[in-house]
Amino acid sequence: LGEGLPTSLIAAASQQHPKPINQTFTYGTAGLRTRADILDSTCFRVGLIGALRSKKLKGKTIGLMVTASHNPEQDNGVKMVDPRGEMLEATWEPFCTQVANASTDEELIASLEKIISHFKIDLSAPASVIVGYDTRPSCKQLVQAIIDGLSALGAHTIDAGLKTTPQLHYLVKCINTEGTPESYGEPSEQGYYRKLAAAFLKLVPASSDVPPLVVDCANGVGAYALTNLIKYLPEDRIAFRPMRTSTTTPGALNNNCGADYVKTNQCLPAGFEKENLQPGERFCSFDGDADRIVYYYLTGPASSKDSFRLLDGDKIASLAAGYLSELVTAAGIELELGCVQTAYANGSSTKYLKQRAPVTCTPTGVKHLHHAAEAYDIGVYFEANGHGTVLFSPSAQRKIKEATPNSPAAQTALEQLGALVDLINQTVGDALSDMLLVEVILRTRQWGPAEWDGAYEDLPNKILKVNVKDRFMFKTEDAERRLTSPPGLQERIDELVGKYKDARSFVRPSGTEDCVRVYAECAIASELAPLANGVAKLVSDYAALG
Ligand code: G16
Repeated sequence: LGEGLPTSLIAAASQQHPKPINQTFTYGTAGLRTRADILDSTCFRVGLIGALRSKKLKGKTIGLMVTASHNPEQDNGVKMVDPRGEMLEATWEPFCTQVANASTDEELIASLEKIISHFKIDLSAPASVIVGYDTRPSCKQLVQAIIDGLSALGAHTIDAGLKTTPQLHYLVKCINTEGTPESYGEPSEQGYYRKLAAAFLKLVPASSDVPPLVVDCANGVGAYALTNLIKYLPEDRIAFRPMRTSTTTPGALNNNCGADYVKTNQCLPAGFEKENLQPGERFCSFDGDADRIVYYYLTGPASSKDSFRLLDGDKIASLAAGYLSELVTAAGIELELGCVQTAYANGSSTKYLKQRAPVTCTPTGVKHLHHAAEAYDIGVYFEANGHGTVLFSPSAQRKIKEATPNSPAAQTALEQLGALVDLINQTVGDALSDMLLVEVILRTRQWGPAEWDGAYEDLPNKILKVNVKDRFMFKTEDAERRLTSPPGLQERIDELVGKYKDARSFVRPSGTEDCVRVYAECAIASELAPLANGVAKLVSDYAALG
């Protein structure tokens, strides 16, 4: 089956993209991600893998997105998108790692041949790959490396240009479903805006006097996408105040702004306090590739840290799950709604959701949550960091379309559910789509952020990054809630956690940054710092022991 691999072409192209010596690459939480200056060979090789993945699927279009999302500007990476718009099938991940780490051309060819024989790939099949990228200065060169890889295997390449990650996922699904009964939409960026805007305008029919939504675009590609989306949404229906839109200022991306900054530091983006922001106004932050969103608001002056209230992914999940459950009941149809979270979900949110719906916990990473959400008729999945969406199973979509309403109220609910199926980007978490979903719910309920926030009170919580020599020595089980390695550390964490009221803490290696993450929560705010710092200290001590 390996026959037919154009080995000399691959070897010649590979010479242009040498692998840096002594660097190891790992397929992590969201693909391959590291410093941009050492990623050229990896991107070339991802091009080769993308072509093989498409050949395996008989020429269905695969997506490759060059982005490092929430990471600092000097990093970059590639997210790989399968034909239905979901993340690359997990069985391919270890093969990607092997290909990325092959240290000679012979090893590279051998690792490709391994993929071909393992997945029984017919090399004569066609290949089609769409490539998108975010605003990072390193993208152009890395896209070229990918294209060189794709060309070496003769893949048809579609240049999607500058896109948000969710837009690329949308395009992949549209291309692969075009002309079929499952058609997901018009395969173009304009088609994406038109689909979202049309659904939003169906759901929010009346003009409104709600103040503009302040949007921190993280100085990333979300700034472009928001500017374009606004053209499709009349200002009297929804108004925006885009901020942090400096996409070409060196070093500005995700710097002191963006969803990750706001969630981790639990504060406004730096400098926002000077922007004449009013208590009760709605603010939200995208991340660098606009696949995450968190909301927040102020209860008093912006200058006071105590005024800040975060409405993170957990709060979005509770808002969406509550609203969708009510619509399903009003529509008079039987659909099971379930929620999916990770260990980072605030204990209060899990308690709140569990009283209303089944809740599943998975390891970090959209790839895990997405598949768990597919088990429900309506699967609401959100990571606390703001990455998430809602999935409607094919049978749920059919029921919503075909149900005969037994009252005018049921008819309205069915129409609203139908519009939500279109409003929500079901391929992956999408900051723009999630933002419109939140805005629909708040308007329908006539809620401001404080009413939304009133559902439950977050336990005080903290996420810390600990830099260690080898993060891979930290191994976990039970959806990352417990450590199995280094030996003895979990017991020490348990001992410490036991000293605090309603406390919980866990430790896991990041799959996107070179660090170990520590999460801690407890009932009493003043006990949070000693708990979180205590666990972080244990991590450093054990890491030093090796
Ligand atoms: C990616 C993943 C998310 C994950 C985040 C952090 O987000 O898509 O699912 O929560 O990384 O992962 P880790 O803790 O392993 O570093 P993004 O927005 O950076 O692509």
